[in-house]
Amino acid sequence: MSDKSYLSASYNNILVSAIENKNGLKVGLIQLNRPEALNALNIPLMKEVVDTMENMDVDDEIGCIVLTGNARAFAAGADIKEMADATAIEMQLSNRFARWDRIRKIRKPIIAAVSGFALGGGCELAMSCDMIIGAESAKFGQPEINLGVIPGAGGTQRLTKAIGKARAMEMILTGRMMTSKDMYEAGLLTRVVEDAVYLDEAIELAKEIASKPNLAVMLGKESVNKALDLTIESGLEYERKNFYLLFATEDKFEGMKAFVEKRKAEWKGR
Ligand code: DAK
Repeated sequence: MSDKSYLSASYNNILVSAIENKNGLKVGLIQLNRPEALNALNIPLMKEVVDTMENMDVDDEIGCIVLTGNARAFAAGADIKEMADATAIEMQLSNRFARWDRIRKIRKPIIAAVSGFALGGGCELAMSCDMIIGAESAKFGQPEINLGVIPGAGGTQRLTKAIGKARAMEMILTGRMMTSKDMYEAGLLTRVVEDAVYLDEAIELAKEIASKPNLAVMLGKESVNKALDLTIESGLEYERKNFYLLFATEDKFEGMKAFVEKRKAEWKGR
């Protein structure tokens, strides 16, 4: 049994819960909760988010994570007020954004449920997740150019890989906001849904994933992510190793036996 105390702990900038899933593991829900600042991502908030993701990652009752904001904003970026006086030397020495890099190490899938503004670091935070469900009226953008800087948490890299150079260049050099529909058509979003149901849809998708054998889910996520970094040759080798590795799990034997016996598999997560 993993430590569940993080679920009942109190937080200043986020809300945390675990949603029951009658068909499988629970869904961990993290809601950004600084509405007065459009969920601007200050250091205390990011500490709470990343620590909670890491707690959920090792919680054996959680199968998938949903990260969301509120109807008006997923997040309007890193906290500009917190950065306004910072110098290059101070940024380099304090490495105050280092925590962001830890999101990439989370092994369970994370779904961003986005409504309202997803700007700057908010867009980058959504892109650090594995899938994005967007409300119809959500707005995505990298407006850092209007502050005299460029994206610093993966915007130039992840956005370009997701939507291609032509459109990424336009977004990053103009700071213009794009709709969910634009972003879906460009390949950044998994789905665009009506405003009223963006969170429900994300939770439903997370429940479906959390009902699958979780070791296969983790290695599936890891292998897909490798496709973005590796050559096709190395990526295929990586996939093959993970495929073989899953033949060491009890769930592989159960899954294939259940198919042959024409019954529903009972996953053990082993
Ligand atoms: N930071 C701080 N406060 C913010 C904020 C932000 N990013 N965005 C909004 N707010 C605050 C506003 O200051 C205002 O507070 P009060 O004045 O009421 O105290 C409140 O939220 C409501 O905002 P508005 O009054 O401006 O609301 P509007 O509806 O008129 O406008 C807006 C909404 C989203 C268009 C506007 O607020 C806006 O343009 N916000 C800034 C968007 C932006 O430029 N975002 C990019 C920030 S730079 C890194 C990690 C991350 C980053 C970099 C590096 N590493 C890992 C190295 C990220 C950088 C960024 O995100």
